[in-house]
Amino acid sequence: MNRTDRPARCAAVHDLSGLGRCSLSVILPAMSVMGVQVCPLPTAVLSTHTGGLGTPARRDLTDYLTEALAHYRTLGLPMECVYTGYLGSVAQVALCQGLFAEWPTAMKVVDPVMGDHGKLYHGFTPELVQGIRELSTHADVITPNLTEAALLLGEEPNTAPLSLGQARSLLARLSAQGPDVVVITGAALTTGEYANLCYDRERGGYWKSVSEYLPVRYPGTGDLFAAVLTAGLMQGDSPAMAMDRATRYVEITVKTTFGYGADSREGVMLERTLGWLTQKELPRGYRTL
Ligand code: PXL
Repeated sequence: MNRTDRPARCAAVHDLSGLGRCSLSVILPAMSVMGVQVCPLPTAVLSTHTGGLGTPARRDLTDYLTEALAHYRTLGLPMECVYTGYLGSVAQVALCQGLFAEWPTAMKVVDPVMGDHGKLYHGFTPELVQGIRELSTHADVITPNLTEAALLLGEEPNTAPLSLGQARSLLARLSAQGPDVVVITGAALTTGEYANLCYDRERGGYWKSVSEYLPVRYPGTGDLFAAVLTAGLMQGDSPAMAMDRATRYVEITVKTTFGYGADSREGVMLERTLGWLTQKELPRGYRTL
């Protein structure tokens, strides 16, 4: 089938965690409901995420990924997007470069999953951080949080609220490393707002989507955000619209979960909110930054 007869296809290179609603467990339903075919390339299988549910059972799938890539090479099937997230080793970073080379016209989205709140996630070595930095320079779109943005720039993570000048400078410096679209998640601004930020180099636009701030953190919200953003871009959203769609969806889903008083370690209750993603109303809550 050619592109006009089938849904756009996205190779998603992330882990599969059994409990805790993160990575492929949330990416697959969110992108599917938005009309994108997701082809999962699991980097590892874990019983849970690594954020507070004890030590997960874990199998690394680097060997599997190598074989899967070789198989896809023989098939020669087109892919409209390659989207990478939680990577476990430098070898897996190299495999992602292999996927980028296999589908050179695909939109390359790198969610540089490395850490949050000023700290690296468990198991992220300096070599792996360097590998993810290098991978990000080849991306069309990156979606770091503030900690990851600092790591990509080789700077110390700064948790103080950002002035508009600082926010713009951060976005521009990240884009100067390669990506056309930079989206920074979860930034506190000196205006008192809590927002996601976007730089769209092609159109020269700086944007923000402001969110209600709730005093709770759930794992997997960054994955959900990047998945909705990616599917929006694949379906023709501008970067500002795609960011706003993802912001609104994560905000609704976090608030829903908060309202149930659910254990935050189990992630967000997207089962309650996935239907929102089928609505056709255009997101327009973004503002210039
Ligand atoms: O949501 C990011 C993420 C993805 N995958 C695994 C994780 C985390 C964050 O804790 O542990 C396995």
